[in-house]
Amino acid sequence: MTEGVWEAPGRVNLIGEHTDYNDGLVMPFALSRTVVATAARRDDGILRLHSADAPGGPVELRIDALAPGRGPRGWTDYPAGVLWALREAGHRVGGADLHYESTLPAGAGLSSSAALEVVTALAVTELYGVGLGRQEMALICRRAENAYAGAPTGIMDQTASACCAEGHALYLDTRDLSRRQIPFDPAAHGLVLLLIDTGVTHAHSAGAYGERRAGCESAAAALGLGSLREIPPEELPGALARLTDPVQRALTRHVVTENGRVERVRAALEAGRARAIGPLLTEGHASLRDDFAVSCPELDLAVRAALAAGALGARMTGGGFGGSAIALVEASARERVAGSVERAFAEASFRRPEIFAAAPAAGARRLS
Ligand code: GAF
Repeated sequence: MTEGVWEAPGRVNLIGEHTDYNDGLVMPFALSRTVVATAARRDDGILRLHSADAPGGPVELRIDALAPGRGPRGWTDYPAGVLWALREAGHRVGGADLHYESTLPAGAGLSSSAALEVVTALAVTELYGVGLGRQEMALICRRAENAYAGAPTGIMDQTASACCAEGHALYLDTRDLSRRQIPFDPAAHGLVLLLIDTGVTHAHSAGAYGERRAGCESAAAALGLGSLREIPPEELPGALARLTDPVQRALTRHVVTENGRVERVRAALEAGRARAIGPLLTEGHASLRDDFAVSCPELDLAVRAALAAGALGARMTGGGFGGSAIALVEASARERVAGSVERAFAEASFRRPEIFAAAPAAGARRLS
């Protein structure tokens, strides 16, 4: 029996990378690619999870036995973690049947895990009549991801999936969780935002992401600060002069300059100057590649080839180590840029990338 159908989108981060666990600024937008959940309550305390994309049949878990590290490791950790985190927070949710179908590639840096968490939280809270605000829901989902699935991520992806609005990017200050919808409609400016999925999969729980996070925390501690957000862009030279470790210096430079880029992108978009964000995207890529060291040859090539073919700006998006890049292009240059990236990948003997236009779509919602 089905009681309802819900969907939650993946996200593209326009700018503000690796800042969300440094109390920093981010600006993602939602994709029209989503995870859809068909759901119904159960009265036997069982959580029954089934994904059209996962091999094997449904997985059944007792909700009162859910505990971090105890379940079968894999995709079911995300929805099971949401049930666990909701119950831990005192919300009265019980068993459920959840069937998922997704148009989001996993491991492409487009937040398929956050979409899976958010659609689960939305479906289960609505089924059980639990009133939960969208930001609170995103926090529950992050707890599922951090504590249950074991990935030490920030709050950006869950907030994007839960709170984005069509035609807008979401400006989020992760220090106080204040947020603002910023109009962003590339088509209205004669532009296209191309998404280039390199097909190289990444895994956040694998060490590199956690190492960057720990490196940022140790840099802040070395400076006697609670987080790198406390360094305003104009105080960066002074902070760098006080750090002796070259890795800490590079991580700090990225985070502080990236927060500055988010502000500049926001200001340009609010002034209706969409083309002006191009160079800021490209600057952000250089900083992630050279200072934060989270790019990879495929992402660098996607950016280089897009720029060489006339893109206004391009950068990797998401956590890095694979996944996707974005390129802002004149609508008239779309085929030329996409073709040039495909040719460059073929010449380098990289897997053929999947390239499509991404327009800011709606956040999570009930479909029926
Ligand atoms: C991943 C994480 F899940 C986010 O929290 C964020 O840190 C991002 O990488 C990098 O900006 O998507």
